[in-house]
Amino acid sequence: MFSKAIVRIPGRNFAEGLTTVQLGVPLLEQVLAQHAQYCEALQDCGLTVTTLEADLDHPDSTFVEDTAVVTSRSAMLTRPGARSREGEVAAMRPVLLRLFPALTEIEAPGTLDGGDICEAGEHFFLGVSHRTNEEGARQLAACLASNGFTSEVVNVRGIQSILHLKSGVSYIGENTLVVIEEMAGLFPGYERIVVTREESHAANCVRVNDRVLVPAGYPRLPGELRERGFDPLELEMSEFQKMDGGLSCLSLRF
Ligand code: CIR
Repeated sequence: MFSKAIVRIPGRNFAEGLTTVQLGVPLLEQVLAQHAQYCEALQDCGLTVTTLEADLDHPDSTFVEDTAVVTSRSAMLTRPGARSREGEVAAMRPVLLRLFPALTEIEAPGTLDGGDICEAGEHFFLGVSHRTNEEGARQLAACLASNGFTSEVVNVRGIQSILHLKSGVSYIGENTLVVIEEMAGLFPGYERIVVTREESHAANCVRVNDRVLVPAGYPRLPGELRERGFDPLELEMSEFQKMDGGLSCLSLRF
């Protein structure tokens, strides 16, 4: 169960962040409205939400998930793989230090984005991507091991359609993964809900206590989740998708 989340309000220069997709320019009013609905959903799921001010020096800083890996027993600051995002970590450090005095940090030459880290109970999948390198994954694996967690590396560099590991796979509890077709074979031993290519955005979903937050507009996934006994909560994410972001990226949950 999670009890807390950290989010950061999108800045008015949100549209100046990084993106690889051509879905148009995000509309600020909608960005802020969707973000507010997201925060409300976290609260409805029982979380106390800490909301950080917009950081105009870092247009991607609303994607707080990339700045840290927080588990039930530890927290580690990352070292984001995109140069324009490196400074986001400094702003997260004091916030997490208050909660996790034993906070550790990925060090150079390691790079790691939180979006590449998929927690599945006591086990973690560590995505090696164009943002997270082997050294970053190695450092995080050591930190996780010292806290009693197991982990394995999943190399996603060859999968063109995703930015981070969690753009293509999410763990939703009950030994179940939601996963894109290209990655469906990578996780033997798990129940898998495979999303079609047309609905691949929906693979980035988040289990928050009794609910599974899913992006609105992909009707097959909520149906399948309900059939399997999950309780989906659909949220409009169109403006964040324009900047390569999904539901998980917008918060740190613990
Ligand atoms: C970036 O390219 O870094 C941002 N525009 C999107 C980051 C999305 N984060 C995530 O999936 N964890």
